[in-house]
Amino acid sequence: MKIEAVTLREIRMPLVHFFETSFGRTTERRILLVTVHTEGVDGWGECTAGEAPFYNEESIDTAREVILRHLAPAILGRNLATARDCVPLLARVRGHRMAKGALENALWDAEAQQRGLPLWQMLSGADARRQIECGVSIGIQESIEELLEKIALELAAGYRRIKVKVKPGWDIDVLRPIRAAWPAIMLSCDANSAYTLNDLDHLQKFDEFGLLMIEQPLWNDDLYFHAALQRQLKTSICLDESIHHARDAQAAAELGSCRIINIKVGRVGGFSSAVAVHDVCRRQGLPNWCGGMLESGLGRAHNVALSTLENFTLPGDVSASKRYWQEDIIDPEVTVGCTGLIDVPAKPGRGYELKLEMIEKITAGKIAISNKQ
Ligand code: OSB
Ligand code: MG
Repeated sequence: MKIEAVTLREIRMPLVHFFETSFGRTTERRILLVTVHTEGVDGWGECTAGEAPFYNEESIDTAREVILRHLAPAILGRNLATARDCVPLLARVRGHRMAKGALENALWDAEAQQRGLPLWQMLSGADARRQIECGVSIGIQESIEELLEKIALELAAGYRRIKVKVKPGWDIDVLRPIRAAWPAIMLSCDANSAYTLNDLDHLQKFDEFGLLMIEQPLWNDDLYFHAALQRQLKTSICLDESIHHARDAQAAAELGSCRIINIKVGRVGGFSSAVAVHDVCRRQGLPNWCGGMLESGLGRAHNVALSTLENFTLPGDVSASKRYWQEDIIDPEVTVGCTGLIDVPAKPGRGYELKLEMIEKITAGKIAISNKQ
């Protein structure tokens, strides 16, 4: 794959419903898409950085700058045998994993097309699952009544696991009525780092709700104190923000920081790293599930492919396009059947076509990067 040019573009997509976490509310997504142009094939990747650096240190603006100045120049003009070969070329840049992931995943997307193989098959091999189990992540609402209504709708649609966002003041008083209404559903919560160890007594009260897990209760950069917390909770901790690469997963396993790990391909820096994190977790007996970052159909299609890996044994946050968008940028859109499953597409490449005309219409800005000499 000779890398001839890279295009960066920002698209704007209003969410069907606002999404609120302990760090804030999102109503419209600004999404950075990366296209790598290589020998007649265009590979596409989505950067999962948010509009502001609240989930992690990156934002769409830092990612655009780092790809433009440092990452794209490191691969332009190169002839890569496989998508994976970009990893050492990008390694000089520290951090900025969502920026790297967008570029690397565009290369995987291109390679899958060139080889005429489904992307999921390139990632998963023979053990790939062909249906993905889906859960939903439901943000903080204006009232508990609205939240209960939303949960009822998602359960009726077939989703297999309900995750609700929590923060101090929106936690046990929210979990209690949910459990009362649905005593047996697979239920979890996500704090996005909203608590500290001073909240230990309070967090122990979560144990009475029989949660599948509590996601990222403490600091986004911590493994050590999560281990101290895990020892004092019955509920399993799932780490999200704290896991950046395979070494973090190994350290979390050895320390006992969590019993479950959520993998987000952007957070860990792209497909190569996501597979490496997955492999560590499988060896360590830590189940995985695929996280979401309010992706457009492109990132969603890539998440479907990643979710086919063997150790993704829990329902993830990869849900239907229509939960987020009036119209998605892929054809077909990602749909979830009434038993809460996504059928993995059999087609080569990412398995979902991009609606290029629509993408052009919602593009707010575009930069083409190529090697001048
Ligand atoms: O912590 O999983 C998270 C969205 C933005 C930032 C962080 C998170 C989330 C979600 C959304 O939970 C999951 C989805 O895409 O539906
Ligand atoms: Mg999370």
